[in-house]
Order: sequence, then structure tokens, then C-alpha cells
Amino acid sequence: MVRRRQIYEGKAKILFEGPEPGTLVQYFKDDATAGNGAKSDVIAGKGILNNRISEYIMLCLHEIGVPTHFIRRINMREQLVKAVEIIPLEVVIRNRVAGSLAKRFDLPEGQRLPRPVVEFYYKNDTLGDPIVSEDHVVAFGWACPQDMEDIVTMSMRINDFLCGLFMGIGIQLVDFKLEFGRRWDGEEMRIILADEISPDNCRLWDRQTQEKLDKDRFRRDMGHVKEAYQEVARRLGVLSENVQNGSNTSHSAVGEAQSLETVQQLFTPHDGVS
Ligand code: ADP
Ligand code: AIR
Ligand code: ASP
Repeated sequence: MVRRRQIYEGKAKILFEGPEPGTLVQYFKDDATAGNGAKSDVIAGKGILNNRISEYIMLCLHEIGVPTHFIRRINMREQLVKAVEIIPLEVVIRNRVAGSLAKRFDLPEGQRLPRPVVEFYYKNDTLGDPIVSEDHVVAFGWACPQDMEDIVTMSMRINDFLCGLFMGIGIQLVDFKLEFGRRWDGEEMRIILADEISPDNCRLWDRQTQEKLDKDRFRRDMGHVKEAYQEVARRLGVLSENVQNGSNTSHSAVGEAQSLETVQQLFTPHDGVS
């Protein structure tokens, strides 16, 4: 087992130095937080599910020509990614009213927006990630107008693709958050998609029942958080064989959750990293 230098520990993930220059290992924890850490808990198995779900989505996006940081999954909790200089923005794309948008304009959650809405939040926990305009972004030097055009174009493309992907598995993509970063190839700079795409940063509602299948279950104390994430992974077809069928003969969500806990205990940071 090789121990690598830890670069950063965030609320949901840890970044380690990668095996080659310009790479990082992204380790998915089971920690869940809301309100920038005001509320926190551990959801056993969440990291494994998010690692898988994000891998699948990043690979699909690569297929349609969206540049991403994803290189390959290393093990149950880790993936190898290209190191980027993160643009300190949370880019939120909304198809329906929910969450902070519902609060800000006192609108009912679920209302369809006539066109997708893109918002930018300054990524700063101390300030509570305040919403910012493109003018703030440019004036404060976080990104230039060309960067912003690239970010919006990529975000809309990702939204179009993901809406279709989730529609195909009976899920409405209500909204989601993206992060982008800069990557240099000699003199040339390219903006690529970074971080993760998972139920931690998407609102996913069952199309038929409107059941929430995302982190709002944790934020709003609704329970069955892990089961909801598992349902997303199951519908995407990324729940591994041992998790779906394993030693556990029960195919209920709870049965799967239990076998998942067993599986995840086998993995610690860096198992399998060569
Ligand atoms: P937070 O920092 O908000 O607590 P996480 O726990 O998810 O969030 O930590 C992951 C951190 O790694 C985030 O700050 C994110 O911006 C950063 N990050 C994601 N992908 C990359 C990458 N390819 N290169 C460098 N940093 C990245
Ligand atoms: N998000 C924003 N900051 C962190 C995250 N995960 C995501 C939420 C939601 C979308 O961005 O998961 O999908 C909009 O969040 P809100 O709270 O602004 O309505
Ligand atoms: N990502 C933020 C946190 O972990 C906000 C959220 O997801 O609700 O606290």
C-alpha cells in the first residue's frame, strides 16, 4: 500500500497527490454536510456511490466531447483526476424552481422554468457562498469574459445531456452544481469540468412520484439518504454486482444498504493505489 501526500481535505472529499505530475487522487468520504458544515453526519457507503455515479457521468460527458478532469477510477472510493486550478465558482443550472431559488423569490418548488437558469456563487465557506453576477466574477479577476462564455456553453451542454440521461431512467433533473478549473498545456489554457456530479450536488426527483433522490433528504431530515443514492446508482446501472446481489439475498433497498456497508468497510484511503 502506497501512502500519498494529502493536499486538501474538504467536506465530502480528500485530495491526495497523484502518481504522476499534474494528477490528483480524489477520495470520496461518507461525510455529509449542509449549510457549509453547520449540519453534519456520516452516511455509510455514500462515498462509494458518489465515486461510481460521478465516474459514470464524467465518462458519458467525455463521450459527447465535454472536457473533464476524470482519468480513471482507482478503487471503490478513489479516482485519478487531472489537477486543475479551480475557478472559485459554484455554477448552478436550474430547470425547475427549488431550494434557494424558491426561497429567494417565494416560489413553489417544482415549478418548471421557461428556460434553464444559470447562476454563479462565489465558492467561499466563510461568506456562505454568496450569489454573484458575471460582472463580479470578471471585476474580481476570478475569470475573464471568454472563460465565462466557455463555462456557460459547457454548462448548458451538460444540462441538455443530463436532462436526457436522467429522463431515460425516470428522473427529473431539477438543478445541479458544477465546478470548473484551468488546465495548462504548454502556453495553452483550457477550462475543464472538475469536482463531481452526484446526488450530493444535483436535485433528482422521481418523475412519477416526485420522490427526492438526492442530498435534500439529508438537508431536510427526510431519512433514507443512502437508499435514495443507491436507487440513482441502480437506475444508472452502476451498482456493482457484489453490492446488488452479494452475500445478501434480499433485494430490498435496506438489504442492499447493509451489504454496501460490509463492502465499504473493506476499503480505506489508498487501498489499491499503486
Ligand atoms: P469542499 O471543498 O467544498 O468542502 P469537497 O469536500 O468536495 O468540497 O472537496 C473537494 C475539493 O476539491 C473542492 O474544493 C473542489 O473545488 C476541489 N477539486 C475538485 N476537482 C479538482 C481538481 N481536478 N483539481 C483540483 N481541485 C479539485
Ligand atoms: N449545490 C450548491 N452548493 C452545493 C451544492 N451541492 C447544489 C445543490 C442543488 C443546486 O446546487 O445540491 O442541486 C442548487 O442549490 P440551492 O441550495 O442554491 O438551491
Ligand atoms: N455543499 C454545502 C455543504 O456541504 C452546501 C450543501 O450541499 O447544502 O454544506
